[in-house]
Amino acid sequence: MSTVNYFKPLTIYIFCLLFAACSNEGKVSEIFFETVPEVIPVNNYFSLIIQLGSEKYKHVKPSDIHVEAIMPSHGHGMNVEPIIIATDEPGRYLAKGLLFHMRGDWEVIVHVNLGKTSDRITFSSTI
Ligand SMILES: [Cu+2]
Repeated sequence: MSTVNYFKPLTIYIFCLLFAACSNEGKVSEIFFETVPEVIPVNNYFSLIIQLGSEKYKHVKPSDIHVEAIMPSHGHGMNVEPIIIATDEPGRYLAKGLLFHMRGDWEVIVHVNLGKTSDRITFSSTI
């Protein structure tokens, strides 16, 4: 069981890198993230560190970022609403208060509102 958990953050990280690598296509633009703790707990709070790595995000405010998580196969989301906090580092934000209240397949979606357009990044996690 612990071996399985050990590899999950690696999977997420690799997924993240893949998304970052796809940024030239324009749909997903240099949004990086990692979970804290690395292994997403069941029925306990965790956070997401979000790094916006492009000039076009320089005017983004915490209120422009929205984070949600859903279980597509169950048709529901989380029972909580994460809050977004700016950090001291430019382009780095903290989404606090995510909670997966059941085991299964989850999808985390980070939306960044840029005014007329918005960017979105999604990653999947099975807990
Ligand atoms: Cu569910």
